[in-house]
Amino acid sequence: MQNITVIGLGKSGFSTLNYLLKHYKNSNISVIDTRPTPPNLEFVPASVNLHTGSMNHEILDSSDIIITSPGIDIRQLSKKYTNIIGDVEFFAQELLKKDKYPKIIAITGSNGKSTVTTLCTEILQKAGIKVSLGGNIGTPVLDVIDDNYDAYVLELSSYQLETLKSLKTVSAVHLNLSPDHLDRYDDMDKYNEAKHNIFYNTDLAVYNQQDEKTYPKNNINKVAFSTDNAEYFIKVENGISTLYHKDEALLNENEIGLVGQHNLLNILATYALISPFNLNDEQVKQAIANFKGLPHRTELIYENNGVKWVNDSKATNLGSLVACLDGLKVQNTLHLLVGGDSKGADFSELKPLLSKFKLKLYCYGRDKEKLLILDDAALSFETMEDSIKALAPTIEKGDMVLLSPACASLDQFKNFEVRGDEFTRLAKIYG
Ligand code: UMA
Ligand code: ADP
Repeated sequence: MQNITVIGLGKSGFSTLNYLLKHYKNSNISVIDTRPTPPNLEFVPASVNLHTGSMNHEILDSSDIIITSPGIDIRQLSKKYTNIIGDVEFFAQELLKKDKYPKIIAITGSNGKSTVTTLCTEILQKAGIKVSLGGNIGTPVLDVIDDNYDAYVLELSSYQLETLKSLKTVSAVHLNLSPDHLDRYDDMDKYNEAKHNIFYNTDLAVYNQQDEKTYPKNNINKVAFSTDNAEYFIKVENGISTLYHKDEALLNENEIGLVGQHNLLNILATYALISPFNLNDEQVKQAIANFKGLPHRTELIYENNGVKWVNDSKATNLGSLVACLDGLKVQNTLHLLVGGDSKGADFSELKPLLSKFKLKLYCYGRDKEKLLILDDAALSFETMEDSIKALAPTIEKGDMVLLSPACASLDQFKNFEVRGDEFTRLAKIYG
């Protein structure tokens, strides 16, 4: 009998467990979660050997396969256990056993993953293709394996890519690299190394011409996107940005619902990723035109007395705050709320960008000290709510209150969505 161990009882671990209970009925299944009271405990059947509160090497030593969750740092574990894989690698191995292999698009990068993943999925759906999205975006891949999909669009984090070897993709992109997760990786190169696994077994590697860190390392079939000088590029004509593929105009900025230069790049990457599907041009254009973006990404959530309240709670790292500020138009004062868990980042490169604004900077949360140094007049608060209460009496017509924290939310919130919802609630009370 095979011994299979799942590490983690979060979304991925629980999804893996359910898959195993259904498809590996003749195996001994164990689950380890280092947290004393992990989620989903009450749903673990008695037949499963469960250990919580610490790592259990006895169980690991006797395992034939160890399937880990993305949130587990496997640097040490993988030295001892060569049979450790992530849930996405397990998904890929299971797909290989099927009669028909689906067409898969895979997406990574420090920022823009969810936007590109959702956009690709909507385009394929509109074209009538039976497609599912999955991965880091929030739907564990093993939850969507059984449904006989013809295609998948997978958002993959560096964590999920660490052990990935078996996934075959029709196209794969590395969108960009900026500092993130430096509490988990020894340095930026190690972080990027994991991301490059996205190109391991793809028919078309899509990369960002302006970001050398994304260039595919091997001589594979590849295509680049960029503001200029690439196969997919942007041409500014009479002040209007138009997206091009070679000499073919695709669409212009007035025909889309997304804002910001970074989103134009996201759309170019999307065009490259869906190219293997040979879809109808007009249908693709319509799907992109109708896409209004995802919540919590530079989203205008409230406007009162000429003050705009913008929720960019998904800005969980330096690069996403930089993208948000790039080209941002504010008539009067920008009230910027930053803070939370910095994941080991150094924010000093923000200083010149911030100096372009009439700025009031409010720092809160666990790593606020690292942000306070960005502006001599920066204000320090315990929480986001305290910051908002303090700024509310000072706001004037033409101001913008922007939550773009450049940090993870986990020190004070369940996740970035809860942080964004809380910001929206407070905006409506104090704004
Ligand atoms: N944990 C322990 N001990 C354990 C197991 C987990 O302490 O034994 C902790 C982890 O350190 C982490 C938390 O529990 O702090 C959750 O980890 P998990 O691996 O159980 O997470 P899941 O609930 O399975 O969610 C994961 C992804 N989370 C992470 O990678 C941390 C989700 O991405 C993803 O949507 C989900 O799988 C489905 O694929 C979230 C995320 O924050 C959005 N991703 C990071 C990011 O985008 O920056 C990479
Ligand atoms: P991810 O899934 O990689 O976190 P999202 O699409 O959810 O990416 O966007 C996260 C944040 O990054 C948002 O604040 C958004 O404004 C910003 N962003 C989106 N696309 C890009 C990009 N191509 N480059 C830099 N920042 C981006």
